[in-house]
Amino acid sequence: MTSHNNGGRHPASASDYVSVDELRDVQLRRLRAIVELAYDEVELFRQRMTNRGMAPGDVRGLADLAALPFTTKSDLRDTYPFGLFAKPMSDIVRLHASSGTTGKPIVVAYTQQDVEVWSSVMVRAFAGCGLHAGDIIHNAYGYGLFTGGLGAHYGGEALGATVIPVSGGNTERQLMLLKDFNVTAICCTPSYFLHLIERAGEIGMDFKSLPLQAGVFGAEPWTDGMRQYIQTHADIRAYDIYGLTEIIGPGVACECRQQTGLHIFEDHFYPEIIDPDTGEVLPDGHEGELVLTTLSKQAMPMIRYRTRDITTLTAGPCECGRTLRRMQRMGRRSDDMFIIRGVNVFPSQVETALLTVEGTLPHYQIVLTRQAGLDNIEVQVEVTPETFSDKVRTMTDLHARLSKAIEQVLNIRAAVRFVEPHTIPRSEGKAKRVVDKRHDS
Ligand code: DLL
Repeated sequence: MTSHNNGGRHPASASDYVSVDELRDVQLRRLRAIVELAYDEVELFRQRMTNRGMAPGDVRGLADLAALPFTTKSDLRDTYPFGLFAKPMSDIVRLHASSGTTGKPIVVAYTQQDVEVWSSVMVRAFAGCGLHAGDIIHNAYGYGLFTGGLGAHYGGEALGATVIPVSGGNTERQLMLLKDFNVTAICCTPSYFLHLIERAGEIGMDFKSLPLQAGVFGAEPWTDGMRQYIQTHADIRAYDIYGLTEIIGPGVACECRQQTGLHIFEDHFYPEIIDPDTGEVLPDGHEGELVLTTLSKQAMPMIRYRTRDITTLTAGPCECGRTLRRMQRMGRRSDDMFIIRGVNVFPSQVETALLTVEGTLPHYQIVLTRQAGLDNIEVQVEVTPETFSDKVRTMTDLHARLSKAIEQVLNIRAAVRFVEPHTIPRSEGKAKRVVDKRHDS
């Protein structure tokens, strides 16, 4: 078993600790090169620059980035499949795609160098969570067009760890492997990890006695309450990792052992926070939409990509010594927001309320309906088997506490419905938290 104390800095993490001045120099040099590449090779970008009367030479400082046009998900859809590639197919070694919710997928490309950069940021992410050579990593992110599986796989190997490419599915077999292979670290979505803990309990397996010490969880929003739940019920440290297909996949940002925000590997992904309504750049410390520019990506550079993810950047020093800016955990995505009776609601708010109330399980779903023109919100929550078989009085009391907690967080009343354990579908990947039936006729 390996110990997850700091164990020294991984050589690949040197860029995490450079001085801020040095970092800004690297960023500017790379930004100028990437803008030139995009301008020369990507028609859409060249046209947009020309429309603004701009040429690559106008980017003289990092502040000039704010004058460049944004790129959005529809740009990727409109140029499907290969319209934003900056290199010929002969230089491209890998494609990934994201299914999205509607229409065509978006397609992204990598050169050999891009794949190597991706591995290097994943090594830095894992090393930041205290993982190192000698760890046995169970990788339950899906393998395939989704970036989670292969991204974590290559990163784990480059770290020097042993990677088990389990992918999704067959939960009981996963539990067997976790135990028999003496797994020390796991990668999967937080919701799937909850499912693993739950199934272990059902088959009488003592999860806490496993050598597992750390989990690197991401691909979907999860709250700090959920982290506490996982850390307590599995006796591991749970770290948050963030990324998106359009930028590279997992490894854009990751927590360190301090768990006080995710360090952005900003020598490769330059972050800005903007006001989502006006597009204006906001200073560090203000909440807004995260916009990312890839500083080194060759096959498909992304200039000012609007992620739709809402967060805040922190510039101050971190106790871990990294100079990279941190982003607050991504609790919200503007696309996930729904409006109910005029109030903006994010699923993570429901999760926060839920996890403050003892006796419920963190398996929930939000169901929206419309009756006679009026929107209704129902929060379906599983309760522990003990609670379910308890006296009516306990249930009524729990119901009241949960309704109140939800009302306090959301500022509206929601109907709360307790359901038996296992009623809410479990996911192998990203959990579906909201079922919107308002437009069903
Ligand atoms: O989910 C890449 C990934 C794989 C990240 C494995 C982490 C671990 P997409 O499928 O393109 O890529 O989805 C990207 O998922 O814009 C966020 O809205 C959300 N997301 C990803 N990580 C987190 C996280 C992968 N840690 C979209 N917290 C992003 C909250 C996250 N949301």
